[in-house]
Amino acid sequence: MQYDTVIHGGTVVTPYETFRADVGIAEGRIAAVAERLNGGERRIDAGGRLVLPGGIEAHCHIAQESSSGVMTADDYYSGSVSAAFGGNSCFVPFAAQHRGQSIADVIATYDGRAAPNSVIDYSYHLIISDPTPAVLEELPGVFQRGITSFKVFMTYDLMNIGDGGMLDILTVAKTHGALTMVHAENNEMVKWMNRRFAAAGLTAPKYHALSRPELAEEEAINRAVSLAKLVDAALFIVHVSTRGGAAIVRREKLAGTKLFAETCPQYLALTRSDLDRPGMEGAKYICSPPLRDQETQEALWQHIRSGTFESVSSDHAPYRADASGKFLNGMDAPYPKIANGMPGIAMRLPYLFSEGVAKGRITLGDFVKLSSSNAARVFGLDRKGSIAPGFDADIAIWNPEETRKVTLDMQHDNMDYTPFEGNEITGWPELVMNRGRIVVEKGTLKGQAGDGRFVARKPVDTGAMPGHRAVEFKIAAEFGQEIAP
Ligand code: DUC
Ligand code: ZN
Ligand code: ZN
Repeated sequence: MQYDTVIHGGTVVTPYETFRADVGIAEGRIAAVAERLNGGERRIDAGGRLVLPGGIEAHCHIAQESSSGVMTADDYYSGSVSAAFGGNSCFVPFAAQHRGQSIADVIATYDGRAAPNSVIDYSYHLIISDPTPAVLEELPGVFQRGITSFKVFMTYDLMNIGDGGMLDILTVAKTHGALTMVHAENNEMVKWMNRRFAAAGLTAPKYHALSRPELAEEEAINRAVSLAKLVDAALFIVHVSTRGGAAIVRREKLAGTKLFAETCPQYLALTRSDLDRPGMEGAKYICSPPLRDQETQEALWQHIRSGTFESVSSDHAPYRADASGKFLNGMDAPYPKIANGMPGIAMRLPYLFSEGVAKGRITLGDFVKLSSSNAARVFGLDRKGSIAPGFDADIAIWNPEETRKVTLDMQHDNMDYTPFEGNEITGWPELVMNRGRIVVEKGTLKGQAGDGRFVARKPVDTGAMPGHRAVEFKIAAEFGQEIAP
């Protein structure tokens, strides 16, 4: 067998095994994993290193306008470069519909943004903010194209589609095997809190965290799960930030509900006290759902360890701390008018490795699942997320011993700050490969704009999850009326 590349002498990690092996790569695919492989036009020495599936970043905002018109600082070039420096070989940003737009226009717009620019493979999750009958009719075509996940919001007036809108989308998604993702926060609770804070003149960034209560997330997760169960559709709860929210996910998984979830490094690394900084500095830490507290961090780590979450995603939402981003509405804008989100696509995996693996909270196998394999399975990237013959040669070689202090220039993004500045991190990716091409090697970018390809994804894999049958549909069927979706 002729290999283009052989990675030799490293320790290969899959979700279930850690073993010494060489990896042979031919035509962008993994051709062999064996104790010793000779040959290879290029041989990469991975002695003392870990050979992992490349990270799959399944939650990030790239070249995306928010509903209030703020453009992210990262486009598909800088976003993909930053992702690659952080150990990722594939990412799935959002293609966001704003009200009045057709889905065909949205996808065409994002194709124009991504195809010429991405240095790594990509797909999109479609955000739907306007589920009109015409839009619902477009969804099967999007699904056919390999965009098999749709995200909806339960908060933000310009995005919230209401419970009925959610049921419509869940039903279309169920029919086609698509996965509905949801931002779960109770809109009315948040707006009510905002009015109370505004009336009291409390508009500094630190009040943002208080204005979006834990109960707002918990209530919305419960409701989202109930809506999905009514029509027995698969659901993915994004950015779970609370103990109560994680406990609901846990409970429902035990019951067999077709449910998936993620949390994010910022909810493990930071707390609401990070918003309490002089002047407007706290605006850098405004994200939704907001940062919580140390007890929450500990609970989220327990849920990560015990399998409540499929993935830990960055929710990279890069808005610069200037008039192009956070402060589009003025340098002293009240917190509800400051863009929500923080950067972190390059830090997701080093942070998870350092705080998770290096500190003994999770195993290497857990790391592989949380960083890559589970996202591949849930989001239908069937040739990615493992190191085995036939899979894409999407590989990250990590040095588990290297310790570095985080700086902004290590992020390789378009941002003017990183919330992880100064963190001491042990374990860094040294080489990232996408379909056999080296994208990043020893701190140098080797990939080029446009190298990444759109990946058509498969339907969601709900595996052996039994799901839920609403008894009312069954009874209606007994009356001779088939109304189940
Ligand atoms: N939700 C996200 O997923 N990211 C940024 C802001 C938000 O509300
Ligand atoms: Zn969200
Ligand atoms: Zn997000």
